[in-house]
Amino acid sequence: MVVTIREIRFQRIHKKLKKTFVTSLQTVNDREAIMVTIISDNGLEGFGECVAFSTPWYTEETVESCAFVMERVLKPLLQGRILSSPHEVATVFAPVKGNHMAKAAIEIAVWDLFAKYEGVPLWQYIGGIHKHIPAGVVVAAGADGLLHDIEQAVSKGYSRIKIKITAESDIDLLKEAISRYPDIMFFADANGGFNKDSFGQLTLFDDVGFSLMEQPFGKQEWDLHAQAKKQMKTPICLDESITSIHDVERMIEMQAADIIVLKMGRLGGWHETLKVVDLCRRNSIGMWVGGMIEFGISKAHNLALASLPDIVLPGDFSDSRHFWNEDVITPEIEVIDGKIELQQQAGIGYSVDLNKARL
Ligand code: OSB
Ligand code: MG
Repeated sequence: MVVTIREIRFQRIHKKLKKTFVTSLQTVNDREAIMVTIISDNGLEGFGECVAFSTPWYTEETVESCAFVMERVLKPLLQGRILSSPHEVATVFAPVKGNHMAKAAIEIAVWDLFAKYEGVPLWQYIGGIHKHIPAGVVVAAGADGLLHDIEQAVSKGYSRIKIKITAESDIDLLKEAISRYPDIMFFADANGGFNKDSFGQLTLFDDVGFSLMEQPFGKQEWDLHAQAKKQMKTPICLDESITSIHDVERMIEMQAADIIVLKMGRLGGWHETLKVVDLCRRNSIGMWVGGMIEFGISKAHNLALASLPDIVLPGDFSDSRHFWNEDVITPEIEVIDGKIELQQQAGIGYSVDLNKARL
């Protein structure tokens, strides 16, 4: 089967978050994104979404840098190509250094297109088996809102709650909150907030009751992560550090963590992500699918990824109405009994209305 890439369209969107998202790195009030539509010779449409933020507070890429690379560099490489597999996009883009989020936005749209050509849901196309994906939500509030936000998340049916932490977090309050909900799985995400000097403070989180500790140190701090893995009983999980399969190889070699967060944008798309999943499976590394305050197109791809047999830990999957008053997909993503049901339609399984992407 061959697919001709006839047209590649980009649309920038900008929306306010329902509620301010506070992390130690940044306060996020609104979200820009670039939506990608790829049209094939027979008129089918594949959808992608660029997950870079407006400024480089989380990763190096930005909406502006991606807009430039996508429009001026990547589009001319792909337009008019005849592809026999979506894996070929990674090769087409290989001459372009870095810029993983720009590449992923376009690459994932091609995967949606191929699944639609085959007439199968994307999750089946990539070999997924789970039809109900466990949901997970992030609590990013400061101490005053913590207990309230946890209570609200539990009442909405979430059984995995991720709490943003810093070296200054109130350990007793966290212990108290977590002990109230013995059936809920709690993750901690430090977003690289610890360093050599605060290593001792990190070890105090070992008795709080977290199922894992996400990215305690900076993205290049392999030694510190290996040290933490050795000294702590809480499994160490890497997020920011994982930008390619080479990072995962290094992590395994250095025994720097037990679990990784998969973010397709940061890895450059489906091709690299599927290689990483395979490597982790062979090395018994745990995996879950992370989020970056995304819209429905990106979430739909993430949900397909989470259906793979080796992904069992619950990811950053909240419903569309958690961040947005209105999402760009129909139906919107809905959490029912703590789970999100995958769609049976071909490709990402949702219809896209970019007119809904107003502020
Ligand atoms: O570190 O996982 C992160 C949001 C923006 C940038 C980085 C992160 C996050 C989150 C939110 O934790 C996850 C979500 O979208 O549900
Ligand atoms: Mg994280």
